[in-house]
Amino acid sequence: MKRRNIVTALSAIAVVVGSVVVASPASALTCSSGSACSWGDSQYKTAGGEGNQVAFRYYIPNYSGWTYNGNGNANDSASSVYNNGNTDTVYWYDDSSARTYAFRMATKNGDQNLNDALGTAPAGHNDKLSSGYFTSCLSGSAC
Ligand SMILES: [Ca+2]
Ligand SMILES: [Ca+2]
Repeated sequence: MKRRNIVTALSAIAVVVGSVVVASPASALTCSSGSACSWGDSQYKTAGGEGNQVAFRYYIPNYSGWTYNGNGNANDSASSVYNNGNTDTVYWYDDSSARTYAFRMATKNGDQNLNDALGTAPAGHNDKLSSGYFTSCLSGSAC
């Protein structure tokens, strides 16, 4: 192998390694594409499991009707959220039926700990969320 070919081969390897590094944070998420997810604990988990989540593709008007895969009621308990939707911003509310606006989150964004001021969501909404809507569902049409 000539020196030029070796350099090219190493460049290709570097590109592959680079893409794996970039992809790893998203691959840690169990929130399926097109959904918005919430968990009862920080770090996108509930009771130690990423799969213990509440997910919606349109909206949830009242989290009290949902559990984290059987690990606690989802109302007033979310401590991490992620919008894995493909087009719409998600709006979350501290009360049911889109009352008492909490914060919004663009697609492919999350906040791994609602109990601090870091991340995408503002502080003050840990263990308070009661409803969530993709933007297109707020108008009551095309959802
Ligand atoms: Ca919580
Ligand atoms: Ca609430």
